[in-house]
Amino acid sequence: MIDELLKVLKKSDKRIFIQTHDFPDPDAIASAFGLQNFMENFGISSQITYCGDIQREALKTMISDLHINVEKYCNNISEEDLIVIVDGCKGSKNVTDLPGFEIAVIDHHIVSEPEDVPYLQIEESTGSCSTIITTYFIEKNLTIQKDVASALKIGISRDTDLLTRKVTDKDVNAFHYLYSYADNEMVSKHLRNNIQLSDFAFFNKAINSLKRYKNIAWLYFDQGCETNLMGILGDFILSAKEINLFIFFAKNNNSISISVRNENPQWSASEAVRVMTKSIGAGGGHKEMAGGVIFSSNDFSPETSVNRVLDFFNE
Ligand SMILES: [Mn+2]
Repeated sequence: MIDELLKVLKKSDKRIFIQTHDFPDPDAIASAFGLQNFMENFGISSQITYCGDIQREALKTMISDLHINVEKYCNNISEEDLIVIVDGCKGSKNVTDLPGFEIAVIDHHIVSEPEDVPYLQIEESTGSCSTIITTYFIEKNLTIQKDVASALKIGISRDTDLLTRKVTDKDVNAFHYLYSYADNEMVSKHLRNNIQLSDFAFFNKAINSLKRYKNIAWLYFDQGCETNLMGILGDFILSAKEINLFIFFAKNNNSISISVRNENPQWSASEAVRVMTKSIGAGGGHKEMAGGVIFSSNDFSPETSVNRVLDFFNE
């Protein structure tokens, strides 16, 4: 796929944008940065863009420490421009449809393949999108700039929860390749400092209000919670040995954000999200982690949603 894409992009005189999923996470930013740099090796320049916000302080620090040039979308893309989507897919709820033409999608989520995108590389089994991008460098035997390698190594580490979640040979190979090019000390510093003191109140609240039935736990924050922090709290709750599935709801604006973490191989986080959002919302993700939204918070009851999941998994 990538060779044909490079060929087409090289011939084109259109502007190229690399778009991440909305409210990007480290893997999304690292993938975009990696792809941008990979394409530069072939004389193709591009601009990284995203919708939503960069929510986490840790990600802002990563972006500035590694000199990553990202621009929040602000009407600067026209129908004439080309868009490559990374770590997300055209048609997904968390990827805003921008005016340009989506020429390619590089992703590792469970998605339905869009029929109108000419170049697709969707690897549902791969642990991170950064892995797919790193593999491009490996296949071409290219050296990787220190900042780029460091970013990709952070991307793999975050999405695979330090090589403990959804990790494949391909992820480990990519991680190993990056090790020789990255600033490993800096990467470790970033990985160790993922939260900030202002998060502690949310941890406190999560611990104190956790609900549980057998090895399934859930929480509802009716005062809201940033979606990226929901994922971090989810990983924390799931690290309790008694809990295999964690469902997190937060009322954000007038809708309900959902984040699910799962470590039971018989279950699927993305299925759980599908069951809870069917005809009232949207969402998706992986077997191990998924996210979604219920469009209206009116009449929302966490117990009703959790019961749907319990029924679905025959619990
Ligand atoms: Mn990812």
